[in-house]
Amino acid sequence: MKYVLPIFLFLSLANQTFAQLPQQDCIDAISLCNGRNEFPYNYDGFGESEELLTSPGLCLITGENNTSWYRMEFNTSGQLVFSIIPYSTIDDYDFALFDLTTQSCADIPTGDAPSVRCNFAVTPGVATGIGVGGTGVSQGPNGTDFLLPMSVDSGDVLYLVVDNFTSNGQGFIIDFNGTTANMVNNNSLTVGIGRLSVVSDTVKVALTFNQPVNCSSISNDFSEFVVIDNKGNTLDIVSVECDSAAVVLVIIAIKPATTVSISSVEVQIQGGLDGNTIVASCNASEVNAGTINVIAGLNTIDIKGSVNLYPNPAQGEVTITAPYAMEQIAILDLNGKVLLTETTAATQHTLTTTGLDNGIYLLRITTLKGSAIKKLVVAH
Ligand SMILES: [Ca+2]
Ligand SMILES: [Ca+2]
Ligand SMILES: [Ca+2]
Repeated sequence: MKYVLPIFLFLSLANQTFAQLPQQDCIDAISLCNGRNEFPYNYDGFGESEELLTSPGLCLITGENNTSWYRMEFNTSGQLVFSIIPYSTIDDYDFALFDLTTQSCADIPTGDAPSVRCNFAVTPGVATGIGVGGTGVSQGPNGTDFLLPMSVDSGDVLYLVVDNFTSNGQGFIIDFNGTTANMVNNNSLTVGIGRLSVVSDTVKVALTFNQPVNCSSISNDFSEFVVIDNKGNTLDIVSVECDSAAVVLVIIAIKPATTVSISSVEVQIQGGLDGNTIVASCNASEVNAGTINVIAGLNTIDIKGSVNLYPNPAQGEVTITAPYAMEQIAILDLNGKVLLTETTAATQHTLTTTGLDNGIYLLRITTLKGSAIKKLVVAH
């Protein structure tokens, strides 16, 4: 028996962090349409592949930091402008834009598809993007936050990677206000993957989609979803979280009598009380009915999002914390030259920065289970 709530719950998705989602790689980029696209949650890590790490000439010189990828296809010519607006005052978002009209995601790491716009400006808490009044087509750490707008033609396909240097933020908005070219989205709505988490006595299943979903296409009784555990029991759904803005994530919370033995669930998607399954907000395509198997746990260790520096900017010293024992910490300049190394076996280490000039540096932190590069600002 399914427990039915009398009202639909819109719960906040803010402050949730998700690693290893499909849209963290170019090939599974989310298709966008004109308007305001809200992503009120964090991405952690770089997904399955780190496309930017070896891209020659790219302004994002530290590879991918908590990235997500977006696809834009145009069916009219016009001007493209956008703003990436952080919710948090401490988040530093950067981005790169690639023209893949006649090329593919595989051409990005090799440099065969160089960025057409790229911004690595270090200012936290402010919008970054391309627009009227912007400067240049690529900016490094000390550059301006906005670049020149772009003219696009019908048939053009652009890919945007949004990079979040600080991993402790709350998400962002991609706002196309001012764009005069029309984006077309012919992709059918599909489910990406699910994540299963068991916290206290509540099980949550997070489903991602390949494009923003219309939350009002989820019926008040959540009848689009049937969740069955690995023993064949149908579980009670107590709420479904979806944001009224465009999102690509739906979280189903379940409260079964016992949760300790749940290691996987099967989520069946079907037509709901409203007569449809789940509908995309860009093009009204409807996801096919079907079954998704969701297994607990993550397979890949990516420590980048869980290494923290404070304070940053640093005056006289900076403390680094990592989830695993560290082996070496190196300070590099922005050309990649190693200026200083220290060894430690702890999960926390403090470095003196009084000998460094004011400016931006890279910290390479090597741990027993992986390494990370973080940006450090020194300001005495
Ligand atoms: Ca990636
Ligand atoms: Ca930035
Ligand atoms: Ca529906």
